[in-house]
Amino acid sequence: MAPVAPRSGDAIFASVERVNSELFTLTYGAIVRQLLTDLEDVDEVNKQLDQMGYNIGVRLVDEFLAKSNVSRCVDFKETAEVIAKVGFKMFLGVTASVTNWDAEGTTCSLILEDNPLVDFVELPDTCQGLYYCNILSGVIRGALEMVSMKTEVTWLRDMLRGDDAFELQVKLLKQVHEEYPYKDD
Ligand code: MYR
Repeated sequence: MAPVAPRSGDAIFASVERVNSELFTLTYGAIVRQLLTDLEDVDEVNKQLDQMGYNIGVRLVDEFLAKSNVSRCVDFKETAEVIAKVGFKMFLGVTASVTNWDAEGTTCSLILEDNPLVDFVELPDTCQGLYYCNILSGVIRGALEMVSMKTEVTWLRDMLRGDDAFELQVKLLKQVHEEYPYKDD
């Protein structure tokens, strides 16, 4: 019998990560399925997923800031890059690209070509109006609200609806600039 070669620490870590990511994907699918059963209306499910994401986002931003060492961004363009390259990587394991900026620098698109949330997912015809990944738009909206940015986050493209990528439009509606309450002397 051929000896069994021990797996390196890296290989074990990679396989544990893959299992965790699959478990996460399947768990999210089970949540969406349960919401569809309970609410019986895709628009209501869309709203519920967005609200769940928002609730996660307002909490997750603390973890993000603590783990990433990201400091205040100079403008919304930098914030969008941070979400796409650092935030998505940290919580979803993939990065997004940032494009389609408007002239004011307040609206852009985050493009995801790889989205682990939709591995194994195929929507039946009865779910055509569903924004399956709506939790993500809520997470971004919630997280940004915690750093004083009110945003509107909308899906423009969705591979589960036959598009060639996932595209989330992020529109900055209002930014409250925090004043330092006293001067350093
Ligand atoms: C700043 O204060 O300007 C920096 C703000 C960075 C906010 C980043 C929010 C991270 C959101 C993570 C989204 C993950 C989606 C899966």
